Parts: sequence; structure tokens; C-alpha cells
Amino acid sequence: MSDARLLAAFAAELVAAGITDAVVCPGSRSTPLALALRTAPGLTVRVLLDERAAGFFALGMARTSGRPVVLLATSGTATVNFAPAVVEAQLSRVPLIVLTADRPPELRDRGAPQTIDQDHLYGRAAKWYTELPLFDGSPATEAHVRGIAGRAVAVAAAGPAGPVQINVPFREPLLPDGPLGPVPDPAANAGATPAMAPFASVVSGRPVLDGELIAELGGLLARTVRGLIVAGPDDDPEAPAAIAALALATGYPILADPLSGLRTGPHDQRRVVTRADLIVRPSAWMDAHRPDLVLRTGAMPTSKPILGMLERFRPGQLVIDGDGGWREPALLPTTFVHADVTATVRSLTAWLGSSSRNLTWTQQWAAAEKAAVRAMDAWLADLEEPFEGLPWPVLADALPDGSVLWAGNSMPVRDLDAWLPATSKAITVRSNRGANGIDGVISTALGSAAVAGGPVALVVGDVSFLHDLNALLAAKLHGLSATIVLVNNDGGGIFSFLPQAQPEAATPGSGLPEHYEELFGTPHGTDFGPIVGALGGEHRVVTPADLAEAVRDSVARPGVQVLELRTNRERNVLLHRGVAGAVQRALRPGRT
Ligand SMILES: Cc1ncc(C[n+]2csc(CCOP(=O)(O)OP(=O)(O)O)c2C)c(N)n1
Ligand SMILES: [Mg+2]
Repeated sequence: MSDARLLAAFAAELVAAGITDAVVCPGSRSTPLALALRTAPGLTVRVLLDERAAGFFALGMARTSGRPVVLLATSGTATVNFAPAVVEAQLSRVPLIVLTADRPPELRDRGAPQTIDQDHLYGRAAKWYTELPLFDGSPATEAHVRGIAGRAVAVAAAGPAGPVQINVPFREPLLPDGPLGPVPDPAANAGATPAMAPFASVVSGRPVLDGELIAELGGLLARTVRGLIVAGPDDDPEAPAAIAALALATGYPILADPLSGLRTGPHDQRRVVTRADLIVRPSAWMDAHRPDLVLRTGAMPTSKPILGMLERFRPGQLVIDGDGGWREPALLPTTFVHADVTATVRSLTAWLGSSSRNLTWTQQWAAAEKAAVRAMDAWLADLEEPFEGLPWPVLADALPDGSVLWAGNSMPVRDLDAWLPATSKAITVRSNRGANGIDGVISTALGSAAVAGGPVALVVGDVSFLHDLNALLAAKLHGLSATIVLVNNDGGGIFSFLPQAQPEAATPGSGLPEHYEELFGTPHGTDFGPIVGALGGEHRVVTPADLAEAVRDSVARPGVQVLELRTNRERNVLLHRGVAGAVQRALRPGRT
């Protein structure tokens, strides 16, 4: 088989294994593969100019479509620019197939241009690394290359999902030596498939517990009155309804991280606690409601107060992780249940049966949730200045069913936690919480917009926005639409909550407080309007009073609208303290 035909076969194998989308960055060494992907039937190729942004764009696509996405870069530093997204994909369990074009072996480590060591480039962040052979026309090479495509997709998608790297060497000339198709189907003689059957595929299943183990765990839940379900970040669309049903069967409240899927959607939300971040802070109420057992699903929640509560009370802990993970940063003695979350939770619910267990405990938590929501709503209604939590209730109200809502890292995801209310609308809520980077946030949301079935919105800080400006170019090049609420506090607002921002904590000669603004506050005074306009987006400054209407207007229109809400970092700390105080007052004895 000629080089061209084998390259086309490799692309066709990716499609046969379920790949529908590829993100390709321009370059010379990758030419044959770029052409093979671009001409492969069934594959949509989007070209992005900056590999760092392209990596996150592919990540956003994969998280929203639920399918692995292919990435291609030319040799050299281009491939290294995928690294932040590869790391995020590993930690947030997102399948990516990263193709890195390379010089052939004889040109490596001898001063050839644009040649770096791409062998295992992403280290342990990639689940699997392999290199394609140089094509030599032999049937063995063809079988090997075809098989690698299917294997790469299967490995990337198998739990825990993650990135794989395939390094692809090319010798000059870099043009295909003939037509890139049609691709002969090696299985065609055997029969009957209209689409090409993959050369290598895998049949696998989710790990489930047998009845005896379910009875053991169910018995523990049945014996324990003071239990909590802590639902952490999880993209599995089936888990929320199953977890909600277990909460009813056990009487356990669900401390629902905003990225758990529990706060939004049509499932039963009666046991969902949305204000846990504020409720579980040290207080007399919390001392009186210490849990004996915590059942965790998903990743560790974003909320530091929840982590602090676990560290303070040290309850028994079950962590269910169908991907066999060990996510337990509270350092508690823990039983890890390495079985599928939805299946396990459903079996436990069935084992427990429906009875009204632990009513007092359940009602006390429900009362705390109600008191916190009431106190926060009243506090917000009385507020007469811009507040960084405001976008979340506004977006939850304005976005229609089927929307995808992204939170930037730093304060946006924390304000999301405090302020995203429960809603029966099917809004998917996401954030890059694997490595918590402030890079690539816009690219991720716009990649999501490329494949989402409904509107996409993002709330992002100003420093994060500056990190990822050329993401906006992707929207222009590919006709994407999104609503971006840019919370502009002119710097890194999160640091104002840390000890380095407290002048009274500074010791003489420590460099604080005099270098605080330079090192942490990082004011930059950027005028965002002209930048957004130059990159093809629309920009307007919004006030708290017109945010809701601006969001509605943006959701109804194509293109990217950046709605800039200007806030103040110092005021922000005081306002966050103010609302936390309002919740604590609402939890005082006699109030709930
Ligand atoms: C890629 C990367 N660089 C640096 C950091 C450290 N960091 C965390 S938050 C932050 C400031 C973010 O500022 P902004 O996006 O404006 O959000 P705000 O804190 O104001 O809410 C920085 C620099 C990080 N998480 N990721
Ligand atoms: Mg900021």
C-alpha cells in the first residue's frame, strides 16, 4: 500500500473507531497527515492557529460530545504547546488522541531544524505512547498502523479516560504519493458492514459489585443515621438521577458540587444542598450536625470549606470511583469502591428499598439549605453594587434547557459553587477542574460550543481572559456562538482572600504588603473592547441591572458577545465576608 493510501486508511480507522472531529494546527512536517484527516469521509476538521488554544478547544469538544477528539501538530515546540490541555485531559479524564508529526529517526538528535525530543513528550500525563513506523509498503506495517488507530481510541476512552500520544515520523517528500482514497476495507470480504469495520476494537464493561458486596455496603448505610452524600465534579449524565434516588432511600442530604450535575436537571432535587460551601463552615450549627459517614462520588469538590469540614470531623468515608481512582485529599481512612457509580448507587437504592429513614437528620439539613438560600437571596436583593456572584443566578434563570455553562477557574468557579441555584432545567455545568489552570478557559468553552446542541455561556476572570485571547479567533474562523461574562476586577481577585493580602499577617522584611499588588494583585488596566472587536467578537460593559437582559439578548444572537462586569477586588472580599456572615446568622439556634 502506498504512503497515501495507508495514511488514508489510518484516518479511516480513526473514523471507524468512532472519531468524528479533529483539530488541526498548520505546519509542514504534518502535511501528509493533515491532508489525510481533511479528506477522510466522516471526519470534521477544524483548523486553529495556536496549538495551546487548539488543545483546550479539543478538550472542550470532547467533554461536550462525550467522544474522543483528534489533535494534530507539526514537529517542534508546536507539540509542546498541547501540554497544558493534555495535563488537564488526564486529570479531568477526557479522551484525546494527540498526533505529533516528527522527523524520521535518522534526523533526530543531530541538529536538524525544528526537531525536538518528542518521545513520551507528555510523560505520565499520556495514558499511552506509541510511534507509527515509517511506511514501507509491507502488509505487516499496514496491519500494525491500522490496528494502532483503533487501539488509541479504545485506550483513550477506557476509564479513566485520558490523552494518548501517537508520534508520527515523516520522511521527505512530504506530499502524499497518490490519491488519499478510497480506502480498502480489510474486513469487506467477510461481510456485511456498510461502514468500515475497525481493524482493532475492544469489547469492555463497567465494573459492578456482586450482591454480597452491595448487601455489605447497604447494611452500613442502613445502620448510619448521620450520613452525607458529597457529590463532586462528574461528567456522567446518568449519575445525578441515580444519586438523587439513593439520597431519598438513605435520607442523606447531597452536598452537591455545582459540577456534579446534581443541581441542574429534571431528577428529584429534594435532598440537594446547594449552599454547602457556606453551611459547613465552622459554627455551632455544624458542630451539632457532624456526619458519621460520608459517601463521595466524582472528584473532590471545589469547596475548601467542605474539605475543611471532612478534616475537622473525620467521618468514615466511602469513595465510589468506577475508574479505580484514589481521589482523597482529606487524608481520611477511606474505603474506595472501585465500581461504576450509577450501577452501584442504583443497586444500593434497590437494596435499601424506599422507606423514610433518618427524617429528623434530613429535615435539619433541608432547613439549613432553605435558610441559607433565603439569607443569600435577601442579601443579594439589597445589594447596590456590582458583585461577582451575580452572574450565576442570572445565567441559571436566563439560559434555556440544553445550555452548557462553563466556569473559569479562580473566583468564578467558587462563586458558581456559592450561587448556582437548583433548577430543573437541563443545563450542563462544566469547568476545567483537573489542574485548575486559568489558561485555555475560553478555548475550552468555544470547543464545547462547536459541538453543543444548545447555547454556551462562560463566566471568566480578566487575567484568565488575557491568557486565552486568541480563542476568540477560533470563534471567528469557525462561526461559533457564545455568551462570555467577563468579570473584570483588574487583576487576580482570588489572592485578596489569601494570607498575603492581610497586612496584619505580614512580618517586617517579608516583602509584604509593599509588593502585594505587583506580585499577586497584578492590575493591568486592559481596555477589552478594542481587543474583542479586533478578534471578531462584540463587547459591552454591563451593570448588575442590565446583565440579565444582556445575557438573554446574547443567547438569542449568533457570534461571541463579551459582557464585561466591572468589580473591585477589595470590595469583593468584604462582600464575600458579608454574605458568609448572613448565612451564619441564619443558621443560629432557633433560626432554622
Ligand atoms: C495557567 C495558570 N497560571 C497561573 C495560575 C495561578 N492563578 C490562579 S488564580 C490566578 C488569577 C486569576 O485572575 P482572574 O482570571 O482575573 O480571576 P480572579 O482571581 O480575579 O477571579 C492565577 C494567576 C493558574 N491557576 N493557572
Ligand atoms: Mg480578575
